[in-house]
Amino acid sequence: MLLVYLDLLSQPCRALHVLLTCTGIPHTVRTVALRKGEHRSAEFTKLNPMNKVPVVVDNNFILTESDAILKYLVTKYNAPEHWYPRQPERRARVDEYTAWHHSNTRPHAARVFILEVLLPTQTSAPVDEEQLNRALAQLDETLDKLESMFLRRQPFLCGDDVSVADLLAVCELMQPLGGDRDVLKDRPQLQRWRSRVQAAVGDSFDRAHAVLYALRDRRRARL
Ligand SMILES: N[C@@H](CCC(=O)N[C@@H](CS)C(=O)NCC(=O)O)C(=O)O
Repeated sequence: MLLVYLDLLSQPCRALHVLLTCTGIPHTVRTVALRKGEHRSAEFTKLNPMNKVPVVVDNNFILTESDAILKYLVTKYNAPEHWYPRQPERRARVDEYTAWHHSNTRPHAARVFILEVLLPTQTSAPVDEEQLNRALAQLDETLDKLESMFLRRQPFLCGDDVSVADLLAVCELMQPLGGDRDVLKDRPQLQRWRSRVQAAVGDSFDRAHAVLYALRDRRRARL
């Protein structure tokens, strides 16, 4: 039995959720509510001493880190090849993006959400505009690279078809939407890519993002 510990407000958890629903890999979700601190419980700490989601438990095999989890599940459950190709060069392209992702797309998009949504909610302090502008400028550099390097000659980040790299990236870039900010608003090339990813994964995209849309809608209702 595959148990999946996640919170859909978390970007890497959504990438995992999309993969699971899209491929139909049988699994059971165990929600770990970050806002309630459930990731710091003794029970969860035994699974992941780093107290982070997602985690999967596949029979007795415990695995953390979304990148490793996505690649493991595609391989173990024989999901369609395009998610994580077997051919060495095509696989290396996916690994190339995912290695880059964790020090670029992820921290830069997440920082915008943290400054605009998370910190003001936790502290009731206003948004620090100076820090936010710096974060947006850093994110802009990452978006430039996504366009000029990864999407230069191909429809998806790592080739002609959707892969786990696209899932990790798109879920990060959606996160600032929780603060009603579409970071791809002025980026037609990246918007087209996002639409291609959405079309490739169907309903699973909106299902994974429902919690984020609700956060955005609550914010709109307050303003
Ligand atoms: N590198 C990890 C990052 C996981 C991560 O940072 N998860 C966040 C949610 S997006 C978390 O669990 N945060 C709780 C905390 O750090 O207290 C992965 O890709 O799985």
